Amino acid sequence: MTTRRDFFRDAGVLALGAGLISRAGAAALPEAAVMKDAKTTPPPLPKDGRPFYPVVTLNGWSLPWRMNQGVKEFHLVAEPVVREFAPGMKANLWGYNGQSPGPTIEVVEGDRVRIFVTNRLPEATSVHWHGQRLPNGMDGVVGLTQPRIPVGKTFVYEFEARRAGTFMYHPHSDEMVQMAMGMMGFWVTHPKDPDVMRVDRDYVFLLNSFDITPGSATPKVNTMLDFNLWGFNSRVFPGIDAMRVRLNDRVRIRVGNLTMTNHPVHLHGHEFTVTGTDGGWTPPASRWPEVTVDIGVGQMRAIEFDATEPGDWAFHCHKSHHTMNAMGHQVPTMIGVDHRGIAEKINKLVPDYMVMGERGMGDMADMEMPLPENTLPMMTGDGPFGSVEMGGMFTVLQVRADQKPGDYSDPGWYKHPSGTIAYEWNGELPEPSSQNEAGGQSMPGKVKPANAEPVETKPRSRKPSGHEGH
Ligand SMILES: [Cu+2]
Repeated sequence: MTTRRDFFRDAGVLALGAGLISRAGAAALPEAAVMKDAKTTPPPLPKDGRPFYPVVTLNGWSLPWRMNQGVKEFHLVAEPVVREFAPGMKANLWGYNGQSPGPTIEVVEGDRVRIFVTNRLPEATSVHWHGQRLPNGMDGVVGLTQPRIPVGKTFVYEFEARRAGTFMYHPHSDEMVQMAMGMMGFWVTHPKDPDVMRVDRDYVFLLNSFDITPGSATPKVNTMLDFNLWGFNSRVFPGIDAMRVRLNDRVRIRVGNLTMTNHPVHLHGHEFTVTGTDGGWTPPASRWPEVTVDIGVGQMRAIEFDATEPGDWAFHCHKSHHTMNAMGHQVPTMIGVDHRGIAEKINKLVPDYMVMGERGMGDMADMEMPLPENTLPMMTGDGPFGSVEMGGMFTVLQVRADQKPGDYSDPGWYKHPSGTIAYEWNGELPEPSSQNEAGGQSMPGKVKPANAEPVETKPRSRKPSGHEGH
């Protein structure tokens, strides 16, 4: 059994960040805490209610609650917010309690939960608690299970958190617009026994997509597929925090997808198994090793692994367009095009004109090109060996052996043991040799194993002899 003291010792969570400020609410309502920045803010251990090990919301935070006669009360405020996607770019979004996505709500299986939702948006809204078992009238579908929450009004949702697992919340009212503007959040219901499915580090975040024209700050809400900004918790690389773990930590990463397309999320250096979906923990017999998991629209996947390999490991969506920042849809492919001379001619007409990408686009990451206001470079991020040439849905899993228990502060870049970094070959390069003649059948008829006897077309009868098997 976990005592309260063990619990404090083991959890290694940091104190509430300085970014958290409280907004004095009406006397009868719990205060609606507001977060003013996009830092990763691990919550403190629960001060009341049932004990649990809090999750760490990547570039996010968890909503404080109050206990009121055995009921866990939260106060969400739906409102316009300004979200910083990365230093140098901010967007006008809609969210909850000062940020988008909204704060993570953490409760324990069996908790009675009451959520006050105040609507400070310019239009009506509601909240749907994606994946929860609850009374039908608490499901948040306007018109079907409840009236809309009018502008300026507060509604109350109340239900028991019946099933442990991972959930999301989002409006079910003018959904296309409100979700395109960033209204969504994470919900974790912890198991009643804190040691069930216990891990050392438990990260959560949502996937996001926005269409924000370079030079502007408000998403185009009618875009269905052609988004230009792809994020983890509405941050884009290099603005996304690293996920830091200690060597041999058991790590869980829960990723929810409320975008308009699937995202194959890929981890370097480790294999993982999918231990949970929005529907609950997966049965152990159903798990198999993966290094990439496709997360469909409206789905959550919890992956788990032992962080046994020290280093700075990339963790990203494997759709390569989703690891780029805004710019590129109308840029023509220029690979192999010799445009010497053309740029000079155009420059006479259009000062500062640049032709890009004749050798691929990697060079662009190093280029200091003029960008519109409030616009990030398409691919960027300074690593220890130069530009990382990434944007969007990309971050780093930092696995370190030398951090003290509970210390998840910035360890700096990984220091590679000598002789373990890819290096330049300085010797002779042999002439290329042709492996095959052109044409021919694509599959060989028969392949002779090395040292095999000649292949015969007819079966050969062979008498057993005393030499067999030697
Ligand atoms: Cu993606």
